[in-house]
Amino acid sequence: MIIRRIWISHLTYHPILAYNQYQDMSEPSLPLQITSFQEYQQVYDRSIADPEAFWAEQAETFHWHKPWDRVLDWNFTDPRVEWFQGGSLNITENCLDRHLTTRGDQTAILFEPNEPGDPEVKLSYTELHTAVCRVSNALRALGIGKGDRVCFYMPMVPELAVSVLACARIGAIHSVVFAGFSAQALADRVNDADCALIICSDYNRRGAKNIAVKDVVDDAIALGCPSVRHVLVHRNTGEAVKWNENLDRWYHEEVDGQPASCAAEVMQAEDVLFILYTSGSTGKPKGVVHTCGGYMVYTAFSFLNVFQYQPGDVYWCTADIGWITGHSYILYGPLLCGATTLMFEGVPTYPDASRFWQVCAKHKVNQFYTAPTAIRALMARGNRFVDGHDLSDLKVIGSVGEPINEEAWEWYHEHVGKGRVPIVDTWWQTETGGMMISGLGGLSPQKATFAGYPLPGVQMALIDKNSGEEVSGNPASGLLCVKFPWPSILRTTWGDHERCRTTYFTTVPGMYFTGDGARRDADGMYRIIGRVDDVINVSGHRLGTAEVENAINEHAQVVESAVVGYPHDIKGQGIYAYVIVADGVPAGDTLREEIVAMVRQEIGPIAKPDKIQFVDELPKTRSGKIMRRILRKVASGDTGALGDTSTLLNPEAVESVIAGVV
Ligand code: 6R9
Repeated sequence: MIIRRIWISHLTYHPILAYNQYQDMSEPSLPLQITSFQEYQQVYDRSIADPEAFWAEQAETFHWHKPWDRVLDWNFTDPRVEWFQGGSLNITENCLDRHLTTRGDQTAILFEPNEPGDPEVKLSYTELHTAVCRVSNALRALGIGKGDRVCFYMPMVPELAVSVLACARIGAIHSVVFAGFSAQALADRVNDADCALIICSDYNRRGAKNIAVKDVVDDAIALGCPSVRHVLVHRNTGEAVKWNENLDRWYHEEVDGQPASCAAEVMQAEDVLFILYTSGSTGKPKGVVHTCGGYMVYTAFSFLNVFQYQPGDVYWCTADIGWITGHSYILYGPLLCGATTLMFEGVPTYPDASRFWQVCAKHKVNQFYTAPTAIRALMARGNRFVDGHDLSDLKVIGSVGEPINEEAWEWYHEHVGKGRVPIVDTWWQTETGGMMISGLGGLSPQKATFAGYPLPGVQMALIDKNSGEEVSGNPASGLLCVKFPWPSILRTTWGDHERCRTTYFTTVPGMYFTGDGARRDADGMYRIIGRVDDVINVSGHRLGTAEVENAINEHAQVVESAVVGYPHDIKGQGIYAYVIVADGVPAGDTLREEIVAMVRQEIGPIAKPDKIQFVDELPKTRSGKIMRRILRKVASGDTGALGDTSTLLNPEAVESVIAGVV
């Protein structure tokens, strides 16, 4: 090996030599890839009997600067979870550098642009490495270093992937904000984490729309973001943007001309890798914190096993990098495993509802991963858009983000999988970092609407809501909890550890509570019922009802509001808002439009109510709590069985709410 290294360095410039001449450049090893259901059962048992040995074995397959002293140190009371304590690494060396000698020329990121006619972009592992190094150097030149927070507000373009990895390379903490959130929501997130830098694009193409991304960032800055030292603007469409001389810098001017190598920051396993904001049942969104070592090990292990990825396969996850699915299964998981990961700028219905299938056929996609809301939307457009496309390369198709209903599952199976391709229904969360319950593509038994069995190392439990006791045996149902840490569990919520404790670790003492309810069938397969808290899942996007109410209440004429989810054919859940307006204010469509505009301004279009019902009063308990249970039933059209309403402070409110249903 050493001889080859010296030989290469004399002949050509080789980027990996620049940072660490002791890097082992033999074929990178990968975590264990299970090959049968029987093996899964054996591995699962082993992983539970001795989790530390199991995860140490997986972790050893990565490149560490220093091995760990202790595999796991934890309690779910504080809570405190530390994996691979004392170990040091950089996740981007594992995503990039260690692949260079074996697959330097292989495509790492395959970019499919919004316009079908525009050229695709292929970045090989070598090119991606170089690009990441240049941006890393540019970030350092802008004064960004280890521990600084960098906020992203960008479309799905390669520069987003490259720059996120560049943060990880220099130890800066990335906080990607989905580029559909409003200026207010962006400012809230920037300020919560005191971000030093925002990286954005000028414009964002999405289908036929052209969204002025930089304008939103300007508006966020105008709202007050005192920690922001610079805004780095990527020229995407090239149209004119307003320019703030004090803050704004062009991405290409900062990045071009930077050296093509960059020493990676050596990170402790438990140093923060990123923050990702997600909605909860109360208050403002919280910044879920993931750390370097455990997240790396778990995303790679789960990617490899659930998708049964083989060298040379083309893998496509249609999520946006603004969500956890994009972090773990567009970027980190696939790149850690040396995969070719497809990144798509557009939307499923542009130019028409066959776009996904055209892209699958064009790039001979082998693994395809999308959300039920997309499946339902495409299903509604008709089979002619999917039938007839060559989907013969598909080996595994996946679903994530919300429960998949039977009809959508069957359609996916029949029309996309042609009855032949296994479906993996993957249950997990921003907080879990990686997939927790899922079939392993082609190995596990599958059953429509069931996510299946937990991944190795994942110890699920169902808890009886009333007794707080674990329900053992099958079938069973209850609150879905996890009993033991897995490597990519959230470590804290940014700046507020107490919130992490109360949200996840107090409902069921000693366990991580997911917020979901679930049941197990006689064979022990899990089916997720949905959220049991005040979180709604709209088109796979998590929103807190309180968050939407706060936005509605910002309207000057609104006195009070209550928001609930209701079943929606395409979105899974729609948003139903009950609104009380001030005396004498005409409640009609104009006010409805103003309320919708207010929500768009405060959160973004994903949170706008589908239905608004003006009411005189809201049914409340004697202690003044809104009876959401009743409002949910009314919004769902299920007014036959409202249960006992006699304990209400104002039972007559129920009648008037029912009478005014929209
Ligand atoms: C990865 C992701 C998490 C919530 C989760 C649950 C719902 C996700 C699911 C699913 C049923 C699945 N959810 N996957 N429900 N079946 N396969 O979506 O993370 O945005 O944090 O949402 O989504 O309710 O608690 P996140």
